[in-house]
Amino acid sequence: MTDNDVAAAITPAPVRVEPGRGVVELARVRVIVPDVVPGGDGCADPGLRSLAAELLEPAGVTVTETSLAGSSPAVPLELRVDEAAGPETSSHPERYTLTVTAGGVVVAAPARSGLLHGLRTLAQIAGAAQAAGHPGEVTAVVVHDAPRYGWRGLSLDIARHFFGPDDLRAVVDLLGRYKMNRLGLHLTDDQGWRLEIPSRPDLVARSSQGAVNGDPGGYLGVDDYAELQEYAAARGIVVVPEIDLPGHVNAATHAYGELNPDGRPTDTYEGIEVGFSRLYLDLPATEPFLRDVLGDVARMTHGEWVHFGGDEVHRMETEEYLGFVELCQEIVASSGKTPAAWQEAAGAGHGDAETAAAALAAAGGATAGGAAALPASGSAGTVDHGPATAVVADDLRVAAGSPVHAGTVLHYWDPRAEPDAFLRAAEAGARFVMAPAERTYLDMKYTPEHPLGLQWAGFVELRDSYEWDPAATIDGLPAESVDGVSACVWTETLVTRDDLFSMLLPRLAAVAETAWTPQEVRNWESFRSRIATEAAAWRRDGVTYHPTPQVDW
Ligand code: TNX
Repeated sequence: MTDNDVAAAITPAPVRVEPGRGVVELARVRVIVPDVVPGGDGCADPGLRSLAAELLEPAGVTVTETSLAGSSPAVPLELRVDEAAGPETSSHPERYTLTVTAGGVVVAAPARSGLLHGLRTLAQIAGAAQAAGHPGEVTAVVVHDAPRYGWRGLSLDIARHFFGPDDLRAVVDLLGRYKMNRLGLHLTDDQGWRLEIPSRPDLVARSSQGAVNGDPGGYLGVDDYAELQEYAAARGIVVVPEIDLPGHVNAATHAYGELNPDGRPTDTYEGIEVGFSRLYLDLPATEPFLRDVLGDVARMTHGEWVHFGGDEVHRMETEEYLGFVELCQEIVASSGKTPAAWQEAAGAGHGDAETAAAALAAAGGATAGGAAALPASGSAGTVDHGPATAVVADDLRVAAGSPVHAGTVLHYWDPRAEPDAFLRAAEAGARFVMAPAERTYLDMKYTPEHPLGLQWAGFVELRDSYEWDPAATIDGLPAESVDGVSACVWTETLVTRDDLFSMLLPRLAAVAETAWTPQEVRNWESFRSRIATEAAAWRRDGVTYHPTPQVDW
Protein backbone atom coordinates (compact mmCIF):
# COMPACT_ATOMS: atom_id res chain seq x y z
CA MET A 1 0.00 0.00 0.00
CA THR A 2 1.14 3.56 -0.60
CA ASP A 3 0.79 6.31 2.02
CA ASN A 4 -2.31 7.55 0.28
CA ASP A 5 -3.76 4.08 0.52
CA VAL A 6 -3.19 4.06 4.27
CA ALA A 7 -5.13 7.29 4.72
CA ALA A 8 -7.74 5.89 2.32
CA ALA A 9 -8.32 2.98 4.69
CA ILE A 10 -9.23 4.98 7.80
CA THR A 11 -12.83 6.00 8.61
CA PRO A 12 -13.55 8.27 10.40
CA ALA A 13 -10.67 10.23 8.87
CA PRO A 14 -7.85 10.78 11.38
CA VAL A 15 -6.47 14.16 12.37
CA ARG A 16 -2.98 13.60 10.89
CA VAL A 17 -1.18 10.84 8.98
CA GLU A 18 2.63 10.85 8.59
CA PRO A 19 3.97 8.51 5.94
CA GLY A 20 6.64 6.01 7.03
CA ARG A 21 8.95 3.86 4.90
CA GLY A 22 8.45 0.38 3.55
CA VAL A 23 6.02 -2.40 4.15
CA VAL A 24 5.71 -4.16 7.51
CA GLU A 25 4.90 -7.85 7.60
CA LEU A 26 2.02 -8.16 10.08
CA ALA A 27 0.71 -11.67 9.51
CA ARG A 28 1.32 -12.42 13.21
CA VAL A 29 1.58 -9.98 16.12
CA ARG A 30 2.46 -10.48 19.77
CA VAL A 31 0.46 -8.07 21.96
CA ILE A 32 2.29 -6.39 24.84
CA VAL A 33 -0.01 -4.73 27.39
CA PRO A 34 0.93 -2.15 30.03
CA ASP A 35 0.92 -3.01 33.77
CA VAL A 36 -2.00 -0.74 34.51
CA VAL A 37 -4.36 0.82 32.00
CA PRO A 38 -6.10 4.05 33.00
CA GLY A 39 -9.80 3.52 32.37
CA GLY A 40 -9.22 -0.21 32.63
CA ASP A 41 -10.54 -0.77 36.16
CA GLY A 42 -7.03 -1.20 37.60
CA CYS A 43 -6.36 -4.40 35.63
CA ALA A 44 -3.17 -5.12 33.74
CA ASP A 45 -5.10 -6.45 30.75
CA PRO A 46 -8.69 -5.24 30.87
CA GLY A 47 -9.64 -7.42 27.95
CA LEU A 48 -7.29 -5.65 25.57
CA ARG A 49 -5.53 -8.79 24.39
CA SER A 50 -8.74 -10.52 23.38
CA LEU A 51 -10.11 -7.33 21.85
CA ALA A 52 -6.95 -6.99 19.80
CA ALA A 53 -7.60 -10.49 18.47
CA GLU A 54 -11.29 -9.74 17.87
CA LEU A 55 -10.41 -6.65 15.84
CA LEU A 56 -7.31 -7.81 13.98
CA GLU A 57 -7.93 -11.45 13.13
CA PRO A 58 -10.83 -10.83 10.70
CA ALA A 59 -8.42 -8.39 8.99
CA GLY A 60 -5.86 -11.15 8.41
CA VAL A 61 -3.56 -10.51 11.40
CA THR A 62 -3.08 -13.41 13.82
CA VAL A 63 -2.67 -12.43 17.46
CA THR A 64 -0.39 -14.67 19.54
CA GLU A 65 0.82 -14.65 23.14
CA THR A 66 4.42 -15.54 22.36
CA SER A 67 6.61 -16.01 19.30
CA LEU A 68 6.17 -19.69 18.65
CA ALA A 69 9.19 -21.49 17.31
CA GLY A 70 8.73 -22.90 13.86
CA SER A 71 6.16 -20.42 12.59
CA SER A 72 6.62 -16.98 11.08
CA PRO A 73 7.97 -14.50 13.63
CA ALA A 74 5.41 -12.47 15.54
CA VAL A 75 5.93 -8.72 15.32
CA PRO A 76 5.56 -6.90 18.65
CA LEU A 77 2.36 -4.85 19.00
CA GLU A 78 2.87 -2.74 22.07
CA LEU A 79 -0.02 -0.98 23.78
CA ARG A 80 1.60 1.86 25.72
CA VAL A 81 0.10 4.28 28.22
CA ASP A 82 1.46 7.67 27.21
CA GLU A 83 0.17 11.13 28.15
CA ALA A 84 2.11 12.63 25.24
CA ALA A 85 0.27 10.56 22.62
CA GLY A 86 -2.12 12.06 20.09
CA PRO A 87 -2.01 15.23 17.99
CA GLU A 88 -0.43 18.16 19.83
CA THR A 89 -3.65 20.09 19.18
CA SER A 90 -5.72 17.74 21.35
CA SER A 91 -5.95 16.98 25.05
CA HIS A 92 -8.99 14.77 24.52
CA PRO A 93 -8.86 11.69 26.78
CA GLU A 94 -9.60 9.40 23.80
CA ARG A 95 -6.58 10.53 21.74
CA TYR A 96 -3.96 8.09 20.46
CA THR A 97 -0.92 7.69 18.24
CA LEU A 98 -0.44 4.58 16.09
CA THR A 99 3.11 3.94 14.87
CA VAL A 100 3.81 1.15 12.39
CA THR A 101 7.52 0.58 11.67
CA ALA A 102 9.65 -2.35 10.55
CA GLY A 103 10.50 -2.95 14.22
CA GLY A 104 6.87 -3.38 15.19
CA VAL A 105 3.70 -1.53 16.06
CA VAL A 106 3.07 0.83 18.97
CA VAL A 107 -0.34 2.12 19.98
CA ALA A 108 0.16 4.92 22.51
CA ALA A 109 -2.66 6.62 24.38
CA PRO A 110 -3.29 8.12 27.81
CA ALA A 111 -6.23 5.78 28.46
CA ARG A 112 -7.82 2.52 27.45
CA SER A 113 -10.27 4.14 25.02
CA GLY A 114 -7.42 5.56 22.94
CA LEU A 115 -5.63 2.21 22.88
CA LEU A 116 -8.81 0.66 21.47
CA HIS A 117 -9.16 3.39 18.85
CA GLY A 118 -5.55 2.82 17.76
CA LEU A 119 -6.24 -0.92 17.39
CA ARG A 120 -9.31 -0.12 15.30
CA THR A 121 -7.29 2.10 13.01
CA LEU A 122 -4.69 -0.66 12.66
CA ALA A 123 -7.46 -3.16 11.90
CA GLN A 124 -8.81 -0.92 9.12
CA ILE A 125 -5.36 -0.54 7.56
CA ALA A 126 -4.79 -4.30 7.74
CA GLY A 127 -8.29 -4.98 6.40
CA ALA A 128 -7.64 -2.76 3.39
CA ALA A 129 -4.39 -4.63 2.69
CA GLN A 130 -6.29 -7.90 2.94
CA ALA A 131 -9.03 -6.67 0.60
CA ALA A 132 -6.33 -5.57 -1.87
CA GLY A 133 -4.98 -9.12 -1.91
CA HIS A 134 -1.96 -8.54 0.36
CA PRO A 135 -3.06 -9.80 3.77
CA GLY A 136 -0.67 -8.94 6.60
CA GLU A 137 1.26 -6.36 4.57
CA VAL A 138 0.90 -2.95 6.12
CA THR A 139 2.72 0.21 5.02
CA ALA A 140 4.78 1.94 7.68
CA VAL A 141 2.90 4.95 9.00
CA VAL A 142 2.28 7.20 12.00
CA VAL A 143 -1.30 8.27 12.77
CA HIS A 144 -1.97 11.02 15.34
CA ASP A 145 -5.63 11.10 16.12
CA ALA A 146 -8.27 12.39 18.54
CA PRO A 147 -12.03 12.98 18.41
CA ARG A 148 -13.64 16.35 17.75
CA TYR A 149 -16.49 15.55 20.16
CA GLY A 150 -16.87 13.44 23.28
CA TRP A 151 -20.45 12.29 22.48
CA ARG A 152 -20.56 10.17 19.34
CA GLY A 153 -23.75 8.21 19.53
CA LEU A 154 -26.49 6.18 17.99
CA SER A 155 -29.95 6.14 19.52
CA LEU A 156 -31.75 2.93 18.62
CA ASP A 157 -35.50 2.40 19.00
CA ILE A 158 -36.15 -1.11 20.30
CA ALA A 159 -39.72 -0.23 21.31
CA ARG A 160 -41.50 -0.06 17.93
CA HIS A 161 -39.75 -3.29 16.96
CA PHE A 162 -37.70 -5.25 19.41
CA PHE A 163 -34.03 -6.00 18.77
CA GLY A 164 -32.53 -8.40 21.29
CA PRO A 165 -29.07 -8.99 22.77
CA ASP A 166 -27.53 -10.59 19.65
CA ASP A 167 -28.58 -7.74 17.40
CA LEU A 168 -27.54 -5.19 20.00
CA ARG A 169 -24.06 -6.70 20.27
CA ALA A 170 -23.76 -6.49 16.48
CA VAL A 171 -24.75 -2.81 16.70
CA VAL A 172 -22.15 -2.25 19.45
CA ASP A 173 -19.46 -3.81 17.23
CA LEU A 174 -20.45 -1.49 14.40
CA LEU A 175 -20.35 1.59 16.66
CA GLY A 176 -16.91 0.53 17.82
CA ARG A 177 -15.66 0.20 14.26
CA TYR A 178 -16.48 3.89 13.70
CA LYS A 179 -15.08 4.96 17.08
CA MET A 180 -18.52 5.87 18.40
CA ASN A 181 -18.97 5.76 22.16
CA ARG A 182 -22.67 6.04 23.12
CA LEU A 183 -25.50 3.61 22.49
CA GLY A 184 -28.84 5.22 23.31
CA LEU A 185 -31.63 2.70 23.75
CA HIS A 186 -35.18 3.96 23.22
CA LEU A 187 -36.65 1.38 25.58
CA THR A 188 -40.26 2.44 25.92
CA ASP A 189 -42.97 3.78 23.68
CA ASP A 190 -46.65 3.39 22.89
CA GLN A 191 -46.14 -0.03 21.31
CA GLY A 192 -43.97 -1.75 23.91
CA TRP A 193 -41.94 -1.66 27.12
CA ARG A 194 -38.54 -3.31 26.57
CA LEU A 195 -36.69 -3.22 29.90
CA GLU A 196 -37.56 -5.20 33.00
CA ILE A 197 -38.20 -2.84 35.93
CA PRO A 198 -37.99 -4.88 39.17
CA SER A 199 -40.27 -2.56 41.17
CA ARG A 200 -42.89 -2.51 38.36
CA PRO A 201 -43.03 -6.06 37.01
CA ASP A 202 -46.23 -5.50 35.02
CA LEU A 203 -44.46 -3.23 32.57
CA VAL A 204 -42.83 -6.14 30.80
CA ALA A 205 -45.38 -8.73 31.98
CA ARG A 206 -48.23 -6.87 30.22
CA SER A 207 -46.64 -4.53 27.71
CA SER A 208 -43.66 -6.21 26.08
CA GLN A 209 -45.36 -8.82 23.89
CA GLY A 210 -46.44 -6.65 20.99
CA ALA A 211 -44.85 -4.35 18.44
CA VAL A 212 -45.84 -2.30 15.39
CA ASN A 213 -48.19 -4.21 13.03
CA GLY A 214 -48.69 -6.96 15.59
CA ASP A 215 -45.12 -8.17 15.09
CA PRO A 216 -43.55 -10.10 17.97
CA GLY A 217 -42.17 -8.09 20.88
CA GLY A 218 -39.67 -8.92 23.59
CA TYR A 219 -37.71 -7.23 26.34
CA LEU A 220 -34.33 -7.07 28.01
CA GLY A 221 -34.27 -8.69 31.43
CA VAL A 222 -32.17 -7.21 34.22
CA ASP A 223 -29.31 -9.60 33.38
CA ASP A 224 -29.54 -9.01 29.62
CA TYR A 225 -29.24 -5.29 30.27
CA ALA A 226 -26.25 -5.71 32.59
CA GLU A 227 -24.49 -8.02 30.14
CA LEU A 228 -25.10 -5.68 27.22
CA GLN A 229 -23.62 -2.78 29.18
CA GLU A 230 -20.54 -4.86 30.01
CA TYR A 231 -20.12 -5.91 26.40
CA ALA A 232 -20.43 -2.28 25.30
CA ALA A 233 -18.16 -0.91 28.05
CA ALA A 234 -15.41 -3.37 27.08
CA ARG A 235 -15.58 -1.73 23.64
CA GLY A 236 -15.53 1.81 24.99
CA ILE A 237 -19.28 2.37 24.57
CA VAL A 238 -21.65 3.68 27.24
CA VAL A 239 -25.28 2.60 27.11
CA VAL A 240 -27.70 5.51 27.65
CA PRO A 241 -31.19 4.21 28.50
CA GLU A 242 -34.19 6.27 27.43
CA ILE A 243 -37.51 5.98 29.25
CA ASP A 244 -39.79 8.20 27.20
CA LEU A 245 -41.92 10.46 29.48
CA PRO A 246 -44.47 12.01 29.86
CA GLY A 247 -45.69 11.19 26.31
CA HIS A 248 -45.06 8.03 24.26
CA VAL A 249 -46.35 6.11 27.29
CA ASN A 250 -49.12 3.85 26.08
CA ALA A 251 -47.16 0.74 27.10
CA ALA A 252 -47.06 2.12 30.66
CA THR A 253 -50.71 3.21 30.77
CA HIS A 254 -51.68 -0.22 29.40
CA ALA A 255 -49.75 -2.01 32.18
CA TYR A 256 -50.82 0.30 35.04
CA GLY A 257 -54.38 1.62 34.71
CA GLU A 258 -53.86 3.83 37.77
CA LEU A 259 -51.83 6.14 35.51
CA ASN A 260 -55.04 7.06 33.65
CA PRO A 261 -57.72 9.46 34.93
CA ASP A 262 -60.40 6.76 34.72
CA GLY A 263 -58.16 4.19 36.39
CA ARG A 264 -58.54 1.77 33.49
CA PRO A 265 -55.69 0.38 31.37
CA THR A 266 -55.50 1.71 27.83
CA ASP A 267 -55.55 -0.79 24.96
CA THR A 268 -52.37 -2.05 23.38
CA TYR A 269 -51.24 -0.07 20.34
CA GLU A 270 -49.72 -1.37 17.10
CA GLY A 271 -49.87 1.72 14.88
CA ILE A 272 -47.22 4.38 14.28
CA GLU A 273 -48.96 7.63 15.21
CA VAL A 274 -47.34 9.72 17.95
CA GLY A 275 -48.42 12.32 20.49
CA PHE A 276 -51.65 10.78 21.77
CA SER A 277 -50.58 9.10 25.00
CA ARG A 278 -49.63 10.96 28.18
CA LEU A 279 -49.23 10.87 31.92
CA TYR A 280 -51.06 13.17 34.35
CA LEU A 281 -48.91 15.06 36.82
CA ASP A 282 -51.63 15.44 39.45
CA LEU A 283 -52.76 11.80 39.60
CA PRO A 284 -51.55 10.22 42.87
CA ALA A 285 -50.04 7.22 41.04
CA THR A 286 -47.85 9.27 38.73
CA GLU A 287 -44.94 10.48 40.86
CA PRO A 288 -44.43 7.12 42.63
CA PHE A 289 -44.37 5.48 39.18
CA LEU A 290 -41.72 7.90 37.93
CA ARG A 291 -39.61 7.42 41.07
CA ASP A 292 -39.83 3.64 40.85
CA VAL A 293 -39.02 3.44 37.15
CA LEU A 294 -36.31 6.09 36.90
CA GLY A 295 -34.81 4.95 40.23
CA ASP A 296 -34.57 1.33 39.06
CA VAL A 297 -33.19 2.36 35.68
CA ALA A 298 -30.56 4.54 37.37
CA ARG A 299 -29.54 1.65 39.65
CA MET A 300 -29.31 -0.78 36.74
CA THR A 301 -27.35 1.62 34.54
CA HIS A 302 -23.54 1.66 34.66
CA GLY A 303 -23.06 4.85 32.69
CA GLU A 304 -23.51 8.46 33.69
CA TRP A 305 -26.79 9.29 31.90
CA VAL A 306 -30.49 8.50 32.06
CA HIS A 307 -32.62 9.95 29.23
CA PHE A 308 -36.22 10.74 30.17
CA GLY A 309 -37.55 11.53 26.69
CA GLY A 310 -39.77 14.60 26.75
CA ASP A 311 -40.58 14.58 23.02
CA GLU A 312 -43.85 15.03 21.19
CA VAL A 313 -46.25 15.50 24.10
CA HIS A 314 -48.97 16.94 21.96
CA ARG A 315 -51.83 16.90 24.42
CA MET A 316 -50.59 18.73 27.49
CA GLU A 317 -50.52 22.35 28.66
CA THR A 318 -47.08 23.91 29.06
CA GLU A 319 -47.23 24.28 32.82
CA GLU A 320 -47.91 20.59 33.38
CA TYR A 321 -45.32 19.58 30.76
CA LEU A 322 -42.66 21.70 32.45
CA GLY A 323 -43.67 20.20 35.78
CA PHE A 324 -42.75 16.80 34.35
CA VAL A 325 -39.46 18.12 32.99
CA GLU A 326 -38.56 19.46 36.43
CA LEU A 327 -39.64 16.29 38.26
CA CYS A 328 -37.80 13.94 35.88
CA GLN A 329 -34.58 15.96 36.10
CA GLU A 330 -34.85 15.98 39.90
CA ILE A 331 -35.42 12.21 40.13
CA VAL A 332 -32.60 11.36 37.72
CA ALA A 333 -30.18 13.71 39.47
CA SER A 334 -31.10 12.46 42.93
CA SER A 335 -30.52 8.91 41.64
CA GLY A 336 -26.92 9.94 40.93
CA LYS A 337 -27.20 10.25 37.15
CA THR A 338 -27.07 13.11 34.67
CA PRO A 339 -30.40 13.71 32.92
CA ALA A 340 -30.70 13.71 29.15
CA ALA A 341 -33.82 14.68 27.18
CA TRP A 342 -35.07 15.62 23.71
CA GLN A 343 -35.01 19.30 22.77
CA GLU A 344 -38.62 19.97 23.86
CA ALA A 345 -37.46 19.91 27.49
CA ALA A 346 -35.84 23.32 26.87
CA GLY A 347 -39.32 24.80 26.54
CA ALA A 348 -38.90 25.07 22.79
CA GLY A 349 -42.51 24.03 22.25
CA HIS A 350 -43.41 20.48 23.11
CA GLY A 351 -46.34 20.32 20.83
CA ASP A 352 -48.65 22.45 18.82
CA ALA A 353 -51.94 21.80 20.58
CA GLU A 354 -54.10 22.87 17.65
CA THR A 355 -52.27 20.84 15.04
CA ALA A 356 -52.15 17.87 17.35
CA ALA A 357 -55.86 18.14 18.12
CA ALA A 358 -56.63 18.32 14.42
CA ALA A 359 -54.39 15.35 13.72
CA LEU A 360 -56.04 13.41 16.49
CA ALA A 361 -59.52 14.32 15.32
CA ALA A 362 -58.58 13.22 11.82
CA ALA A 363 -57.33 9.95 13.26
CA GLY A 364 -60.56 9.52 15.23
CA GLY A 365 -58.76 10.24 18.50
CA ALA A 366 -59.90 11.40 21.91
CA THR A 367 -60.63 14.77 23.43
CA ALA A 368 -58.24 16.18 26.01
CA GLY A 369 -58.64 15.05 29.57
CA GLY A 370 -60.08 11.59 29.10
CA ALA A 371 -58.22 8.37 28.76
CA ALA A 372 -56.88 8.46 25.23
CA ALA A 373 -58.65 6.61 22.50
CA LEU A 374 -55.91 5.20 20.34
CA PRO A 375 -55.45 6.58 16.85
CA ALA A 376 -55.62 4.25 13.90
CA SER A 377 -52.44 2.90 12.40
CA GLY A 378 -50.93 5.48 10.07
CA SER A 379 -49.44 4.46 6.78
CA ALA A 380 -45.66 4.50 6.83
CA GLY A 381 -44.14 7.82 5.93
CA THR A 382 -47.21 9.97 6.38
CA VAL A 383 -47.12 10.50 10.14
CA ASP A 384 -46.47 14.09 11.15
CA HIS A 385 -43.70 14.29 13.70
CA GLY A 386 -42.85 17.01 16.08
CA PRO A 387 -44.13 20.42 16.90
CA ALA A 388 -44.63 22.93 14.15
CA THR A 389 -43.04 25.33 16.59
CA ALA A 390 -43.35 28.35 14.38
CA VAL A 391 -47.05 28.38 15.20
CA VAL A 392 -46.84 27.39 18.85
CA ALA A 393 -48.88 29.86 20.88
CA ASP A 394 -47.11 32.24 23.28
CA ASP A 395 -48.33 30.38 26.32
CA LEU A 396 -46.44 27.31 25.11
CA ARG A 397 -43.14 29.12 25.47
CA VAL A 398 -40.94 29.78 28.46
CA ALA A 399 -40.43 33.53 28.55
CA ALA A 400 -37.21 33.79 30.53
CA GLY A 401 -34.71 31.46 32.13
CA SER A 402 -34.74 27.80 31.22
CA PRO A 403 -36.47 24.69 32.55
CA VAL A 404 -33.26 22.78 31.90
CA HIS A 405 -30.72 22.27 34.68
CA ALA A 406 -26.99 22.84 34.24
CA GLY A 407 -25.46 19.65 32.87
CA THR A 408 -28.66 18.19 31.38
CA VAL A 409 -27.90 16.85 27.90
CA LEU A 410 -30.40 18.06 25.31
CA HIS A 411 -30.78 16.10 22.10
CA TYR A 412 -31.62 18.51 19.29
CA TRP A 413 -33.67 16.83 16.54
CA ASP A 414 -36.33 19.08 15.04
CA PRO A 415 -35.12 21.98 12.92
CA ARG A 416 -38.58 23.54 13.02
CA ALA A 417 -37.93 24.83 16.54
CA GLU A 418 -36.83 28.41 17.10
CA PRO A 419 -33.41 28.78 18.68
CA ASP A 420 -34.23 31.18 21.58
CA ALA A 421 -35.11 28.44 24.05
CA PHE A 422 -31.87 26.62 23.22
CA LEU A 423 -29.78 29.73 23.75
CA ARG A 424 -31.39 30.19 27.18
CA ALA A 425 -30.77 26.53 27.99
CA ALA A 426 -27.12 26.90 26.98
CA GLU A 427 -26.83 29.93 29.25
CA ALA A 428 -28.27 27.82 32.07
CA GLY A 429 -25.52 25.26 31.45
CA ALA A 430 -27.33 22.67 29.31
CA ARG A 431 -25.18 20.53 27.02
CA PHE A 432 -26.20 19.77 23.40
CA VAL A 433 -26.02 16.67 21.27
CA MET A 434 -26.89 17.30 17.64
CA ALA A 435 -29.28 14.88 15.95
CA PRO A 436 -30.90 17.02 13.23
CA ALA A 437 -33.49 14.77 11.62
CA GLU A 438 -32.66 15.79 8.04
CA ARG A 439 -29.03 14.67 8.62
CA THR A 440 -28.85 11.99 11.25
CA TYR A 441 -32.28 10.28 11.26
CA LEU A 442 -31.27 7.02 9.69
CA ASP A 443 -34.87 5.81 9.60
CA MET A 444 -35.56 8.33 6.82
CA LYS A 445 -35.71 6.83 3.32
CA TYR A 446 -32.60 7.40 1.21
CA THR A 447 -34.80 8.27 -1.78
CA PRO A 448 -38.54 8.33 -2.50
CA GLU A 449 -38.28 4.80 -3.93
CA HIS A 450 -36.54 3.31 -0.92
CA PRO A 451 -38.63 0.39 0.38
CA LEU A 452 -37.92 1.02 4.09
CA GLY A 453 -38.22 4.04 6.32
CA LEU A 454 -40.25 7.18 6.87
CA GLN A 455 -40.03 10.53 5.08
CA TRP A 456 -41.42 13.20 7.38
CA ALA A 457 -37.98 14.87 7.55
CA GLY A 458 -37.35 14.40 3.84
CA PHE A 459 -34.98 11.94 2.16
CA VAL A 460 -31.60 11.45 3.75
CA GLU A 461 -28.94 10.30 1.31
CA LEU A 462 -25.39 9.50 2.37
CA ARG A 463 -24.10 12.92 1.39
CA ASP A 464 -26.80 14.62 3.49
CA SER A 465 -25.61 12.68 6.54
CA TYR A 466 -22.03 13.75 5.79
CA GLU A 467 -22.04 17.37 4.64
CA TRP A 468 -23.01 19.48 7.64
CA ASP A 469 -21.35 21.04 10.64
CA PRO A 470 -22.62 20.12 14.11
CA ALA A 471 -21.32 23.43 15.46
CA ALA A 472 -23.42 25.41 12.97
CA THR A 473 -26.69 23.55 13.53
CA ILE A 474 -28.39 25.94 15.95
CA ASP A 475 -28.03 29.63 15.08
CA GLY A 476 -26.16 31.49 17.78
CA LEU A 477 -25.45 28.50 20.01
CA PRO A 478 -21.95 28.77 21.51
CA ALA A 479 -19.65 26.04 20.17
CA GLU A 480 -18.61 25.19 23.76
CA SER A 481 -22.17 24.03 24.51
CA VAL A 482 -22.00 21.25 21.93
CA ASP A 483 -20.98 17.84 23.33
CA GLY A 484 -21.40 15.94 20.12
CA VAL A 485 -23.58 14.20 17.61
CA SER A 486 -26.06 11.37 17.57
CA ALA A 487 -27.56 9.31 14.80
CA CYS A 488 -31.06 8.03 15.50
CA VAL A 489 -32.81 5.05 14.03
CA TRP A 490 -36.52 4.63 14.74
CA THR A 491 -37.94 1.28 13.89
CA GLU A 492 -41.56 1.77 12.86
CA THR A 493 -40.74 0.15 9.49
CA LEU A 494 -37.67 -1.90 10.43
CA VAL A 495 -38.24 -5.49 11.47
CA THR A 496 -35.12 -7.56 10.83
CA ARG A 497 -31.41 -7.06 11.49
CA ASP A 498 -30.90 -6.68 7.74
CA ASP A 499 -33.56 -3.94 7.64
CA LEU A 500 -31.77 -2.18 10.47
CA PHE A 501 -28.25 -2.48 9.07
CA SER A 502 -29.29 -1.43 5.57
CA MET A 503 -30.54 1.83 7.07
CA LEU A 504 -27.45 2.26 9.28
CA LEU A 505 -24.90 1.57 6.58
CA PRO A 506 -23.35 3.47 5.02
CA ARG A 507 -24.92 6.53 6.72
CA LEU A 508 -23.77 5.71 10.26
CA ALA A 509 -20.15 6.00 9.15
CA ALA A 510 -20.89 9.46 7.75
CA VAL A 511 -22.43 10.61 11.02
CA ALA A 512 -19.51 9.08 12.93
CA GLU A 513 -17.09 11.15 10.88
CA THR A 514 -19.02 14.38 11.60
CA ALA A 515 -18.54 13.59 15.29
CA TRP A 516 -14.91 12.45 15.18
CA THR A 517 -13.07 14.37 12.48
CA PRO A 518 -12.28 18.11 12.59
CA GLN A 519 -14.49 19.99 10.14
CA GLU A 520 -11.47 21.28 8.16
CA VAL A 521 -10.17 17.73 7.62
CA ARG A 522 -13.50 16.41 6.32
CA ASN A 523 -14.14 16.11 2.63
CA TRP A 524 -17.00 14.43 0.79
CA GLU A 525 -14.92 13.10 -2.11
CA SER A 526 -12.46 11.55 0.31
CA PHE A 527 -15.25 10.04 2.43
CA ARG A 528 -16.99 8.75 -0.66
CA SER A 529 -13.95 6.77 -1.74
CA ARG A 530 -13.04 5.58 1.77
CA ILE A 531 -16.54 4.24 2.37
CA ALA A 532 -16.19 1.99 -0.67
CA THR A 533 -13.16 0.45 1.08
CA GLU A 534 -15.29 -0.13 4.18
CA ALA A 535 -17.79 -2.10 2.14
CA ALA A 536 -15.17 -4.81 1.68
CA ALA A 537 -15.16 -5.32 5.45
CA TRP A 538 -18.97 -5.32 5.60
CA ARG A 539 -19.11 -7.99 2.92
CA ARG A 540 -16.39 -9.95 4.70
CA ASP A 541 -18.37 -9.79 7.96
CA GLY A 542 -21.74 -10.48 6.34
CA VAL A 543 -23.16 -7.10 7.28
CA THR A 544 -25.97 -5.69 5.11
CA TYR A 545 -25.62 -2.18 3.67
CA HIS A 546 -27.45 -0.04 1.16
CA PRO A 547 -25.34 0.38 -2.01
CA THR A 548 -26.30 3.99 -2.63
CA PRO A 549 -25.46 5.22 -6.15
CA GLN A 550 -23.59 8.14 -4.53
CA VAL A 551 -20.62 5.76 -4.07
CA ASP A 552 -18.62 3.77 -6.63
CA TRP A 553 -18.77 0.49 -4.79
C1 TNX B 1 -39.85 11.45 15.90
S1 TNX B 1 -37.45 12.20 17.30
C2 TNX B 1 -39.84 10.83 17.13
C3 TNX B 1 -40.05 9.38 17.22
C4 TNX B 1 -40.36 8.77 15.88
C5 TNX B 1 -39.48 9.38 14.83
C6 TNX B 1 -39.66 8.77 13.48
C7 TNX B 1 -38.31 12.06 18.46
C8 TNX B 1 -37.75 12.61 19.63
N1 TNX B 1 -39.51 11.48 18.30
O1 TNX B 1 -41.07 9.08 18.13
O2 TNX B 1 -40.16 7.40 15.96
O3 TNX B 1 -39.73 10.76 14.76
O4 TNX B 1 -38.75 9.29 12.57
